[in-house]
Amino acid sequence: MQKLDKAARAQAMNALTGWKKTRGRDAIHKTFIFADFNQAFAWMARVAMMAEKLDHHPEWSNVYKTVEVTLTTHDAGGLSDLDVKMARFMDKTAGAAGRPKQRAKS
Ligand code: H2B
Repeated sequence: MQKLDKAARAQAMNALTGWKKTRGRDAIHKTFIFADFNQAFAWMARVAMMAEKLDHHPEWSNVYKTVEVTLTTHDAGGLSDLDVKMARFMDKTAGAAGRPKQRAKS
Protein backbone atom coordinates (compact mmCIF):
# COMPACT_ATOMS: atom_id res chain seq x y z
CA MET A 1 0.00 0.00 0.00
CA GLN A 2 1.43 3.32 -1.16
CA LYS A 3 1.18 6.67 0.61
CA LEU A 4 -1.00 9.14 -1.29
CA ASP A 5 0.94 11.71 -3.27
CA LYS A 6 0.23 15.41 -2.91
CA ALA A 7 -2.37 15.62 -5.68
CA ALA A 8 -4.23 12.47 -4.63
CA ARG A 9 -4.27 13.70 -1.05
CA ALA A 10 -5.69 17.10 -1.98
CA GLN A 11 -8.36 15.46 -4.09
CA ALA A 12 -9.27 13.01 -1.32
CA MET A 13 -9.55 15.74 1.32
CA ASN A 14 -11.82 17.75 -0.98
CA ALA A 15 -14.17 14.81 -1.38
CA LEU A 16 -14.45 14.10 2.35
CA THR A 17 -16.57 16.13 4.77
CA GLY A 18 -15.51 16.87 8.31
CA TRP A 19 -12.15 15.10 8.17
CA LYS A 20 -9.14 17.15 9.25
CA LYS A 21 -5.46 16.50 8.92
CA THR A 22 -4.01 15.34 12.22
CA ARG A 23 -1.36 17.68 13.58
CA GLY A 24 2.12 16.23 13.62
CA ARG A 25 1.42 13.00 11.74
CA ASP A 26 0.23 11.85 8.35
CA ALA A 27 -3.30 10.92 9.39
CA ILE A 28 -6.86 12.25 9.31
CA HIS A 29 -9.29 12.68 12.16
CA LYS A 30 -13.03 13.12 12.62
CA THR A 31 -15.48 13.24 15.51
CA PHE A 32 -18.81 11.45 15.01
CA ILE A 33 -21.66 12.29 17.39
CA PHE A 34 -24.63 9.92 17.36
CA ALA A 35 -28.07 10.19 18.94
CA ASP A 36 -27.13 7.85 21.77
CA PHE A 37 -24.71 5.12 22.82
CA ASN A 38 -26.66 2.38 21.03
CA GLN A 39 -26.35 4.11 17.68
CA ALA A 40 -22.69 4.88 18.23
CA PHE A 41 -21.83 1.32 19.18
CA ALA A 42 -23.96 -0.27 16.44
CA TRP A 43 -22.09 1.88 13.92
CA MET A 44 -18.75 0.84 15.40
CA ALA A 45 -19.76 -2.82 15.04
CA ARG A 46 -20.61 -2.28 11.39
CA VAL A 47 -17.36 -0.44 10.74
CA ALA A 48 -15.43 -3.15 12.61
CA MET A 49 -16.67 -5.77 10.15
CA MET A 50 -15.55 -3.65 7.22
CA ALA A 51 -12.19 -3.07 8.92
CA GLU A 52 -11.67 -6.83 9.15
CA LYS A 53 -12.70 -7.29 5.55
CA LEU A 54 -10.27 -4.64 4.33
CA ASP A 55 -7.64 -5.62 6.90
CA HIS A 56 -7.49 -1.94 7.68
CA HIS A 57 -8.28 -0.83 11.21
CA PRO A 58 -9.15 2.54 12.68
CA GLU A 59 -7.62 4.14 15.74
CA TRP A 60 -10.75 5.12 17.63
CA SER A 61 -12.32 5.73 20.99
CA ASN A 62 -15.87 5.96 22.21
CA VAL A 63 -17.37 7.95 25.06
CA TYR A 64 -21.15 7.58 25.31
CA LYS A 65 -22.47 8.78 21.92
CA THR A 66 -19.21 10.25 20.61
CA VAL A 67 -16.69 8.33 18.52
CA GLU A 68 -13.29 9.88 17.80
CA VAL A 69 -11.60 8.38 14.76
CA THR A 70 -8.07 8.64 13.39
CA LEU A 71 -7.17 6.96 10.12
CA THR A 72 -3.69 6.25 8.83
CA THR A 73 -1.90 3.32 7.23
CA HIS A 74 0.77 2.05 9.59
CA ASP A 75 2.35 -0.20 6.97
CA ALA A 76 2.78 2.78 4.64
CA GLY A 77 3.73 5.30 7.33
CA GLY A 78 0.93 7.67 6.32
CA LEU A 79 -2.31 8.21 4.45
CA SER A 80 -3.20 5.73 1.74
CA ASP A 81 -6.13 4.95 -0.46
CA LEU A 82 -7.42 2.55 2.20
CA ASP A 83 -7.86 5.44 4.62
CA VAL A 84 -9.92 7.31 2.06
CA LYS A 85 -11.99 4.21 1.40
CA MET A 86 -12.58 3.72 5.13
CA ALA A 87 -13.43 7.40 5.66
CA ARG A 88 -16.02 7.23 2.87
CA PHE A 89 -17.54 4.09 4.31
CA MET A 90 -17.72 5.67 7.77
CA ASP A 91 -19.40 8.81 6.42
CA LYS A 92 -21.89 6.81 4.39
CA THR A 93 -22.89 4.52 7.24
CA ALA A 94 -22.93 7.18 9.98
CA GLY A 95 -25.83 9.06 8.37
CA ALA A 96 -26.51 12.38 10.12
CA ALA A 97 -23.75 11.72 12.65
CA GLY A 98 -21.29 12.03 9.78
CA ARG A 99 -22.62 15.38 8.60
CA PRO A 100 -21.34 17.89 11.13
CA LYS A 101 -23.27 20.89 9.81
CA GLN A 102 -26.63 19.18 10.21
CA ARG A 103 -25.69 17.62 13.51
CA ALA A 104 -27.87 18.53 16.46
CA LYS A 105 -26.07 20.36 19.25
CA SER A 106 -25.37 18.05 22.15
N1 H2B B 1 -4.64 -1.05 9.81
C1 H2B B 1 -4.15 0.14 9.53
N2 H2B B 1 -4.85 1.23 9.80
N3 H2B B 1 -2.95 0.25 8.96
C2 H2B B 1 -2.20 -0.81 8.66
O1 H2B B 1 -1.11 -0.67 8.16
C3 H2B B 1 -2.72 -2.11 8.96
C4 H2B B 1 -3.98 -2.17 9.57
N4 H2B B 1 -2.05 -3.19 8.67
N5 H2B B 1 -4.48 -3.37 9.92
C5 H2B B 1 -2.58 -4.51 8.81
C6 H2B B 1 -3.72 -4.58 9.82
C7 H2B B 1 -1.41 -5.45 9.10
O2 H2B B 1 -0.70 -5.00 10.25
C8 H2B B 1 -1.79 -6.89 9.33
C9 H2B B 1 -0.59 -7.72 9.64
O3 H2B B 1 -2.43 -7.35 8.20
